[in-house]
Amino acid sequence: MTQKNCILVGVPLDCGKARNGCLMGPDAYRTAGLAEALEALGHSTQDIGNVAPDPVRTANAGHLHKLAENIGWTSALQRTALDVAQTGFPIFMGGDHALAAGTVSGMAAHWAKQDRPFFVLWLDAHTDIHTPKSTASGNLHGTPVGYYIGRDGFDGFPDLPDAVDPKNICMIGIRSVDPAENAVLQNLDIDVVDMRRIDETGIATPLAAFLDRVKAANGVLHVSLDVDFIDPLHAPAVGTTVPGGATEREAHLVMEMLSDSGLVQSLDLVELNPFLDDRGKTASLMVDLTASLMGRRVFDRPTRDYSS
Ligand code: Z70
Ligand code: MN
Ligand code: MN
Ligand code: MN
Repeated sequence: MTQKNCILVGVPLDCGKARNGCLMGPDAYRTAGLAEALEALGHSTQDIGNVAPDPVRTANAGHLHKLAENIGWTSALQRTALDVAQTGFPIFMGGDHALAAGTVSGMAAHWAKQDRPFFVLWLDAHTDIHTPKSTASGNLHGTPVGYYIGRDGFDGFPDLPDAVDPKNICMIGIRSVDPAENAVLQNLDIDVVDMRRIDETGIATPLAAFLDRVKAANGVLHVSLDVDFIDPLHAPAVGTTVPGGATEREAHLVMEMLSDSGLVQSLDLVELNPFLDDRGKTASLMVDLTASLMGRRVFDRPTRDYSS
């Protein structure tokens, strides 16, 4: 991979669900040596510290957990993403997944200005495609995809500058979908790769097909990596553990294929709750996965063609 100017952005957002601890995520990545790992790969790396949410006075409404705080983070992160994308490769160190409403919409706005088609790879156990109206839990970390594709129901949130086309989204690792989410997914062209499909074809086949589409469109890719994409056996530091996730080896393969593709331009690391970790193993795994994405290899080898 060509050398990048990595910009580490701390996002201690913890308002997307009730269980606290994701606010410690950015410092756990710093402690686990994220910047050092990137520098060892030859990338220049700058940690710009932590972002703060915009102050928002909207009343907290109904069963929605910390609505005002979520709105304030979305506007602040949209601005931050637009800003840092001009000078480098942003790595958003979360923070729970509610942050992706701001980071993904900001990156989409950045690439719309450059007239480049924008694609999202969503690595997660969950589809996070609720709206504030459809969520049963009231946890807004279940809604960022709904926001950045432009679903109705986000009253009080900043206007969406450029919606992401559902056809440009691939979700991999999916194994927990609410009925209201399933219903909306039936009417959208998101490529949802659930664990069954991974078991049937291997994880490389659907990923390679998606990367081919990005490449053919001359597109750019944002990767949003939720800790719970990985099986809790390897990645226990997450509030919502869902058994049956990707193995450590599958996760590394995904990152290596992404690195080979040269298509990735920005990354979210989300849902790490260091309070629940086992001697830092999840934070360290997330750093190692980021290193694989950014070019770390055991051995160099010619790029493989996975398509059938
Ligand atoms: C559920 C909800 C969720 C992440 C859990 C779960 C959402 N669909 N997202 N963990 N990252 O509450 O809406
Ligand atoms: Mn909270
Ligand atoms: Mn998620
Ligand atoms: Mn999840």
